[in-house]
Amino acid sequence: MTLAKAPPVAVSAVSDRRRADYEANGYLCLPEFVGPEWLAELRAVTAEFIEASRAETTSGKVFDLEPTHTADAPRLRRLISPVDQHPTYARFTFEGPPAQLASALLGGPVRYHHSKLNFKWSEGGEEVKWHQDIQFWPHTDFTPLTIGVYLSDVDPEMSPMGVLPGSHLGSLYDLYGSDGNWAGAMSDDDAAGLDLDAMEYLGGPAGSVTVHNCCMVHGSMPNNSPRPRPLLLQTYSALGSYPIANCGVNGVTGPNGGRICGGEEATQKLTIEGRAMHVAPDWSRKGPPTIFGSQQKDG
Ligand SMILES: O=C(O)CCC(=O)C(=O)O
Repeated sequence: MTLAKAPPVAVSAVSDRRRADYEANGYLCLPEFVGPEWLAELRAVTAEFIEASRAETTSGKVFDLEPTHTADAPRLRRLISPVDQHPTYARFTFEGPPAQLASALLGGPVRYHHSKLNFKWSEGGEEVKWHQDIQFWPHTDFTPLTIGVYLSDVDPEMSPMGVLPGSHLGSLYDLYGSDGNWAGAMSDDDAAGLDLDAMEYLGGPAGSVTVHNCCMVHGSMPNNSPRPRPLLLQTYSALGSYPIANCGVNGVTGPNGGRICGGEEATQKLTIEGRAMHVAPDWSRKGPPTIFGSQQKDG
């Protein structure tokens, strides 16, 4: 997918006070941050995908469908990796308001990791149990953050995403079940210890944006309202933060995983245990040279 050169970072996308709020609390909710033109484009493309889902009977590489999904009454859980499905999503995520916001919060160009569109369909769209993200895709630091954009107005009845302020600085929970298998959610015992009264539920008019840090405890209830709750999510990290291979979904985030937004090529500087190094370029797309080729300058 060819995109124009990344626009420069608009640090003004967020005020100093908001940046400080994000760092202290681990989340932000920005009402109507995405304007009507982008929203109209995103909704039109999303409507096309919902229409296309009618031809599908089971979940696959594009759609995660609820078991009761039918051609007559689509019920989507998720559009998988929207940036790889349509150029509108790609332009939005790599150049649009979320990329600008991520760059402003992280202080420079950012590294895209993955994207998804959670539908939380009407009349029972499924719950997302309390969890943190970083265990799903560990990185070399804790800068990764996820920016969500509500494509519809979301009121409290529609199960907006809930976050526990400040929890990004606390425990990293075990997301395995008591049977030893990956559960992707906190255990009932750990969840019982959460201060549910302190949860903040982040709703708002269409175009409102949520930001949560990768260590934030978050989730959402089933959507029993008559209205779906589409939330387009995209994850970025600081430029010097790298996904750790062979853990979780790292390595299966699609051909755009690792793309730099808001600037030029990565400088590939990495710090581990306080020791900085200038690491080799990312050869995941064009294949690596051998040490002989590099040293003899084969090109
Ligand atoms: O859709 C939501 O409410 C939460 C999304 C989420 O946490 C996830 O998909 O990992």
